[in-house]
Amino acid sequence: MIALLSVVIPAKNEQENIEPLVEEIVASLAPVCPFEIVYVDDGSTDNTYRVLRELAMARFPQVRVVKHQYSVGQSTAVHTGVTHAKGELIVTLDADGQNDPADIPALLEAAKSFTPGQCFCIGGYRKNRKDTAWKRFQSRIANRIRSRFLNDDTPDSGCGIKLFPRETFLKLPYFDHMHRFIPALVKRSGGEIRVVPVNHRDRRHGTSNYTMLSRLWVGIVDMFGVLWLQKRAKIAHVVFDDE
Ligand SMILES: Nc1nc2c(ncn2[C@@H]2O[C@H](COP(=O)(O)OP(=O)(O)O)[C@@H](O)[C@H]2O)c(=O)[nH]1
Ligand SMILES: [Mg+2]
Repeated sequence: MIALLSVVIPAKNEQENIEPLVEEIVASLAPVCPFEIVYVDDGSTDNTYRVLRELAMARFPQVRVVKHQYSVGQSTAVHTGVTHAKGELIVTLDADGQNDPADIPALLEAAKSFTPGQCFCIGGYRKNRKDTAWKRFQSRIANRIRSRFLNDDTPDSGCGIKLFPRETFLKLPYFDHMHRFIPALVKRSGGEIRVVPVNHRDRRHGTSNYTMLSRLWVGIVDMFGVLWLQKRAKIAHVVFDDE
């Protein structure tokens, strides 16, 4: 039985998407396990922070809000959220409603095959993506190249819904944009990767925070960076001698 699950959500300018997502998370998790929802408002310029504070005070005490004064990006927001989380297991979700909280119990079920203290990551796999044909095409090519280069056992590294132990994440090398490489980095630490098919939905409100070119360029640079990190990885198997 899990003592506490922390749902970590990076959010930038997502004011209209917050309340419906929180309602769904609570409906999905209330019957399953104790949980908290850690939102990280990444320097939003809309009312994301105010909506979150009001929701936490008026309706959902499970919601905790951390705020970055200025926007520093999705990876850093995830990192801040995990750092502030109190649960031993973390599940991440996008704030725009594209990930479905109803998938979280399936990820928790997959986590049962690991023993406490094990290093692992369970990644969602968006089989039926609700993105434009052009975005799906880019993503298919990027995933194919990345998985061939990095051998990271995942067909959908950029999927926002993932589950991992807090300890596993905090030991990973940290850099901006690392959130797209979590399975490769977990495997590099000696961890195991499992993949669970998940639902994917249209963005409820607002627009994507990324452009094709920004994602493509950092994706290429970071892939070589992660490849280098893999080449330099060493895992020590410590032997205790009682004599
Ligand atoms: N904290 C933070 N979150 C971001 C940033 N950019 C995107 N996000 C969040 O990351 C998730 C995915 O981003 P989104 O804009 O939907 O991108 P897409 O669906 O991959 O095109 C959403 O929850 C966003 O609110 C950012 O700069 N900072
Ligand atoms: Mg999105």
